[in-house]
Amino acid sequence: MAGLSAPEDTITAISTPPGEGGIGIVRLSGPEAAAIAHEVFASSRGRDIRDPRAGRVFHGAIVDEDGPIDEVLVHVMRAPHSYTREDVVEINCHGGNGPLHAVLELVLTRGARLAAPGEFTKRAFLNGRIDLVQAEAVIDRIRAQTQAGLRAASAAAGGVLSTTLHALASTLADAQARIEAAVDFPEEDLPEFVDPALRGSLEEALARMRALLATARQGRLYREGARAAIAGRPNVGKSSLFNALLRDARAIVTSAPGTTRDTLEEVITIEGAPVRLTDTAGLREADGEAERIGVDRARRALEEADIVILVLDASEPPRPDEEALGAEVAKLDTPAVLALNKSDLAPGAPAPPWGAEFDAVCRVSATEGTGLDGLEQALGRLLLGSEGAVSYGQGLITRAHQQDSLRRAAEALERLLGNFEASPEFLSLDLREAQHALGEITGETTPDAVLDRIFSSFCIGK
Ligand SMILES: Nc1nc2c(ncn2[C@@H]2O[C@H](COP(=O)(O)OP(=O)(O)OP(=O)(O)O)[C@@H](O)[C@H]2O)c(=O)[nH]1
Ligand SMILES: [Mg+2]
Repeated sequence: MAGLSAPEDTITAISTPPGEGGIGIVRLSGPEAAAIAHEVFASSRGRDIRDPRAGRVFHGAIVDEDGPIDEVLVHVMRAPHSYTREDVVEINCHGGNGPLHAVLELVLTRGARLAAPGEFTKRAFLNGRIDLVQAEAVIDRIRAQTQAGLRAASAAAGGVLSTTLHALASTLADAQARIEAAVDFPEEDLPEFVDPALRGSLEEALARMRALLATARQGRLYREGARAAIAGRPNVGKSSLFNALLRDARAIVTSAPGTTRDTLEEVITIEGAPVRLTDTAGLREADGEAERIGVDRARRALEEADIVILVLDASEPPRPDEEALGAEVAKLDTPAVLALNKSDLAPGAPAPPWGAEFDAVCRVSATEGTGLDGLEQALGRLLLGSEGAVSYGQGLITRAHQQDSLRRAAEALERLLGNFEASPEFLSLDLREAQHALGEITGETTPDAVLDRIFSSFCIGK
C-alpha cells in the first residue's frame, strides 16, 4: 500500500439512511473523535467521555451556545477496538433530518471533516483491520437482496475468501524464496529447487485458483442478480406467468391480446439468487404508438436478458411468426427456456419441432400454477450451472476485477509450470507476476486509483 499513510484528521457523517426513524447515528472517527464529541455533549451524570475509565455509553444532550439540540446516547469506541481501528464516537440521536443535520453541523464546526463515501471502511482497510475483499463484502452485505446473497457476503466479510487467497499467496511466497535462493547461488544444484515437491505445491495452487475462478459466475449472480425476460406473442399468458412466478397479481391480465404495453419488472428468488423478472408486451406488428414503443422495449429486454423465457400457448398450434421468434431467441447468446403455457387446456400437446433448439422445455399452466417448480428448476440450472446452489467453503469471486486479477495470476502460474526447467530468473518473474495479481484482490498491490474508485462507490457514512 505504498503511498497511502494512515489519515490524521477526524471524519464525520450521518451513518443512517435519510428519512424518519426511531434513531439516527452521526459517526465520528479519528484521533479527535472523543474531544470533538466532548465539546458538544452534556452528560446527564456529569461524566467526561474523553476519560477511558468513565465508560463507553453515555446519556445526555447535544448542546450548542443556544442550549440543548437533542437527547442522545453517545457510544465511544477506543482505538483499536472499533470499526476503523481509530477512536470512534457514535452519537445516537432521534432519527430525522432536523436532529441529525443539527448534530452534524455542530461537530463540523468543532473541527471534524465531512467523510467521503466509504471513507470509514477505507480507514478500516488502510489501518489493516480488513483487507480489500472484506471491505468490498461490506457493501455487498448492505446491498444483498436475498438470504443466500447475504450469507455469501457475510462469509466474505468474515474472511473466507481472504483466507483462501492468503494461503495461495503464502504458497507462492515460499516458492519464490526457494527459487530466489537458486538465483543467488547459481553454483548450487538446480535439481534441488526444481524438486517435485515444489512443482506439486504450485500445481495444487493453480488447481485452487481454477476452482476459485469457476465460482465467478455464481458469485456475480448472487451479488448482482440476473435478468430474465418473458417474451412471446400477445395473449399467450406472459403476464399470467409473470404473476404466477411472483405469486402476486402484479401485472394486468385480460383476455384481449395487446394488454401489456410497458415492460414491468419485479425481483424473484431462484435458488437463493435474485432474479429480475421482466414481463413484456406481446411481440407482433404493433397497433398504435404505445404498443409500438412497448414492442421496442420488449425487444430491448430480450437483448439485455441473461435468460429468456419464450411463452407459447400450448392449446393452439404455433404460428409461423412464432417459429421465426423461436429461431430468433434460440440464436441469442443467452440461455432460453420454452414455456408451453395453458397446458391445462391441452395436457399432452407436443412441443414444436424447433423447441429442440431451446435449453429447456417446460409445460406450465400459469392460471392453475402447475409446472412452475420445473420452470424454476430449469432457470436455476441454467443460471447457476449444474453445480447448483452455492457453497461458501473456499469463498466466491464476486467481482469482475477479482476475476481478472485471479485469471492473470493463474496464467502466470501456468506459464511458470509449462517452463519449469527454465532458468530460475524466468520462473521468478512469473511468480512475482502471480503474487502481484493476487495482491490486487486483497488490496496489497491495488493501485490507488482503483482503491479510490472502489471506496467511492460506497454510501456516505459507511
Ligand atoms: N386456461 C388458461 N388460460 C390462461 C393461462 N395463462 C393465461 N391464460 C389466459 O390467457 C389470457 C391472456 O393472458 P395474459 O397473461 O394477459 O397474456 P399476455 O401474454 O400477457 O398477453 P399480452 O399482454 O396481451 O401480450 C387471459 O385470459 C388469461 O387468463 C393458462 O395457463 N391457462
Ligand atoms: Mg401481458
